[in-house]
Amino acid sequence: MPELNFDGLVGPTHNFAGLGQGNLAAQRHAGNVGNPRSAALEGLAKMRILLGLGVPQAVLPPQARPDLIALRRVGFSGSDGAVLQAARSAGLLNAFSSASSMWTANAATVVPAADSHDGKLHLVPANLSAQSHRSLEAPTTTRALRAIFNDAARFVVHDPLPCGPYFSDEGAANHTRLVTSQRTLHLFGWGRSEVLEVEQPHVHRARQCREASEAVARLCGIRTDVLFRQQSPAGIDAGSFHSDVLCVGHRQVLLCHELAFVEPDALFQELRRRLGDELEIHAASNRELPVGDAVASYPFNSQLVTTAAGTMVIVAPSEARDVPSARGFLERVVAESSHVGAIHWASVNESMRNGGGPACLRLRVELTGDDMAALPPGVLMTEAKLDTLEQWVHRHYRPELSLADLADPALWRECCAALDELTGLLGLGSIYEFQIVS
Ligand code: SUG
Repeated sequence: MPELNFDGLVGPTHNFAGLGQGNLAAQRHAGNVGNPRSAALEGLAKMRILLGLGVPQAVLPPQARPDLIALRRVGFSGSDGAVLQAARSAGLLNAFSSASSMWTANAATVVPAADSHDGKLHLVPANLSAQSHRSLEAPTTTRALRAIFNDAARFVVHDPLPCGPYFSDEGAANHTRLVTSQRTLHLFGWGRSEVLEVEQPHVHRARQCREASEAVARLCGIRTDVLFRQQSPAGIDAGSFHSDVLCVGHRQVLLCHELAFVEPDALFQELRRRLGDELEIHAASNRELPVGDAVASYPFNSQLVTTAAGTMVIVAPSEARDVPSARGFLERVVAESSHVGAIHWASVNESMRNGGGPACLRLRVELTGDDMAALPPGVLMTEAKLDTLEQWVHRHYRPELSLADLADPALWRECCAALDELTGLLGLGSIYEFQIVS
């Protein structure tokens, strides 16, 4: 079954506010001046690499920020400029202005039709309730997914889980689907539990709740193997706020750092027992690849994809090329693997400085050819559509954005104009509140 990557188009307010909890890159770059135009163009260039490899590519639209509608909902009033200034004085403007929906690995968890009890593709939009700036994404993400996966005979887009400590859900960034001819297994990583007594990280609060992962698996009616595994508290403290910071899997290949999950040897043994000898595990010890290097350069946040030619390639962040231990690990994978044939380096530096590598920027959706034909054609990328989106970015995006600029009412107007045009280009109808309300 082909895997369609839905990349998040970077929004016009891409900035560095240091909001990512447990996210060392975001914290390190807080206050930097962002370049929304470059960030969006880097994302489109990465999509071009994937298309060039023959991997089908789609996009999810960005969200409207600063979220003036949500700011009014929490009591700010007056002109747009007055709302923005008041929110800024209250210390809330940054949280309502993030372009964080670009990281679509956090948009939803996806279970393909082949693995679900009713033979439909299931998507559970993530509530992202661990962080205020990201929790704003869920309603629009749900509307966008429903506009795209709108054939009820094939697709189910659930409501996000209820918010609150039990069900804190960060989506596919904590979910890995592994497949051999013997079996299919869904591995859910979680960081904390409201029910079980488990060791917790000391420095950073874990985001994904075990109860949320279980609820997602239940809702999707997974009929294949499922494994819930705790993220290593030491790994979270070292900056692995999602399990995809230290682990990536695709089909029968898994790349995993020893600090991704608790008791990695027992996990690998269990995976081999269930999935059989075809499963290829490339484990990195902390000695081979110090976790600090892995978190700084994100070799595990690579995309592992099957090309049109049928071989696998790694699409890795260029930062990993420049860190010898990270590059050495990826080169060892290529040398030893029976499936992975090459590494392609992608530059997504603006996103990386907020803690999002190539894999954070995409949501994988496994679809049959017929399912793909049921999607709105506008979201499926071709070289020509990427050209059109590049021109759209050049027309609407600023080359510089500081935190002070977020209070500029012109930015909101620019953002709405850009997104209004975009929904037309993608053929999505009205998915934004500003389109529905006004
Ligand atoms: O949730 N960064 C995101 C990065 C998400 C990366 N996703 C995956 N690993 N799949 C986060 O921490 C920073 C935004 C800011 O600080 O303005 C941020 O939200």
